[in-house]
Amino acid sequence: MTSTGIKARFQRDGFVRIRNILNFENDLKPVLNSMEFVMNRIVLRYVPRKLQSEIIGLPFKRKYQYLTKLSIPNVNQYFSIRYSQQNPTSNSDFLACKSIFNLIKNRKIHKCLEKILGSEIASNPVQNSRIKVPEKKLEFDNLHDGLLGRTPWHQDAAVLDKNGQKNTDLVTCWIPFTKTKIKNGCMLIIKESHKLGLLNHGRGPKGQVEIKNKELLDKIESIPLEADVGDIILMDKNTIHCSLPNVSKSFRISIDLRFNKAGQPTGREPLPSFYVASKNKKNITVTNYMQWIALWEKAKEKCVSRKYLYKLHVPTFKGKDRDLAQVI
Ligand SMILES: O=C(O)CCC(=O)C(=O)O
Ligand SMILES: [Fe+2]
Repeated sequence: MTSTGIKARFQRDGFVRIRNILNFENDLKPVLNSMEFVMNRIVLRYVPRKLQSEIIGLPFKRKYQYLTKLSIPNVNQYFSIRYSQQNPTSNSDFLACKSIFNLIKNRKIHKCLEKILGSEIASNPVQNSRIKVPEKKLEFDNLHDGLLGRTPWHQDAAVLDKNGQKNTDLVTCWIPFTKTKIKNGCMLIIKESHKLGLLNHGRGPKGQVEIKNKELLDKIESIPLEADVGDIILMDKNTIHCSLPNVSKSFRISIDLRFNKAGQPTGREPLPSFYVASKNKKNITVTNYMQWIALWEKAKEKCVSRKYLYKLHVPTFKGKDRDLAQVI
């Protein structure tokens, strides 16, 4: 796709899927290797010694499946790109690895983002890794947890603070690590919905942030965003999207990174943000992953004393003007 194509489509539709720009071996496999390294550490901690080497020898998916059956408390946190939201402690850990830092710093991704955000781009700390097991294997409680199960209809701006909701040009970069189809729970997106602006959201039964009266969206045409490994999907912060359930027999793995125009609020202060692209090379001060970790450690001090990583400001505007029912 030409560079003008990326910008024009993004502005017109609120999203753009860019085909085959990442290389599995160089750009993506290292992240899966890091996840597997973490899995092996979990095996050493939780699996009886006589079974450990057998489990460590399993292929990636079977190993993860084995671990999900062990009922390890908050096992998802080991694969999260940030500390836990509630009560982080000075020992809090996260998937802070070089491979994810390299993905955040990937020039091929920045080149696409530059068409949309311009030359001055910062990494935004709203980032998630999602390892979605087949829905049949999920406990009922996790069916609507967007990191493990279905992601409800929402706009990404809804998980920023008020300043970010208003003042940040945020672009989501969704990256599949497995081929993602309707069957294993690809995203659904409402074309041109970014033009509606931020809508009222509420909390689902498990606390998930979702568009108020989201059931109205099931009657509207949506686009299933199937994607191959190597593709990326860029989305506007106000684009309405969700994910389908994973009704396949296999995993669906993805990471969503975010970027914003440098200098703007992140919407999740004080979590780390740093330049990844700039015309002035002096702005690029975070060049290795240990500097990135240092930023997280610094942010952690503040989060530990206030006892949370970030608070959600679920958008609830006065009156009904910002209700989905009023705008569709
Ligand atoms: O991968 C998913 O299920 C949802 C992703 C999403 O909501 C996002 O990247 O903003
Ligand atoms: Fe989202």
